[in-house]
Amino acid sequence: MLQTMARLLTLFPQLASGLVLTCLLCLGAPLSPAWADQPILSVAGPLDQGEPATFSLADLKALGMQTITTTTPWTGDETPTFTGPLLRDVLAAAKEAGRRLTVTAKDGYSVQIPFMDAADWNVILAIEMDGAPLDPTTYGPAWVIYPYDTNPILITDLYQERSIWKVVRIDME
Ligand SMILES: Nc1nc2c(c(=O)[nH]1)N[C@H]1C(S)=C(S)[C@@H](COP(=O)(O)O)O[C@H]1N2
Ligand SMILES: [Mo]
Repeated sequence: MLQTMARLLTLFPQLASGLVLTCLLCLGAPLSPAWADQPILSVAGPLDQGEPATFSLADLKALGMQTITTTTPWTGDETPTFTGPLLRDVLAAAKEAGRRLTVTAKDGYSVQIPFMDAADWNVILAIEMDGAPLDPTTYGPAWVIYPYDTNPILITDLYQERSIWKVVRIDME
């Protein structure tokens, strides 16, 4: 068996490099992305005296990864598993307080979210979907995810608008 494999690989060097590449890709996916230790999120608010707290993916992970497995209006027939810290734990770690959050995305979209959402709904700031870091070219680095399947109210426009992806900043007031 091994001999046959070895012979195949000498005959087809492309196969060998293909295999190596596939292995690297498989290994790479669940591991942290290159930007794991870069600051990706700032949290500003009334208590920070002009120095917003910043978080890397590693910092966010360290807050305790929670899981929401749910359908969403954006993921078709799939039922992805989202993981990330609870939004309220991120705000607590930033040592901020306030009744209203303004969440801003890298694409310029921004939305207001009442703090009560974070308190009431176990909203997470997802940084992974199905075990892979959220891709910054689509929904990454972070995506506000509600447990949509637990209550039909969560798929109304109000909560869809609050489901902001590409999150880079939170302002609390
Ligand atoms: N970063 C970012 N998040 C976003 C948006 C956006 O444009 N950018 N659109 C919001 C709005 S208005 C809604 S209704 C939902 C769904 O957007 P869609 O209807 O374009 O899928 O995502 C929200 N999250
Ligand atoms: Mo919307």
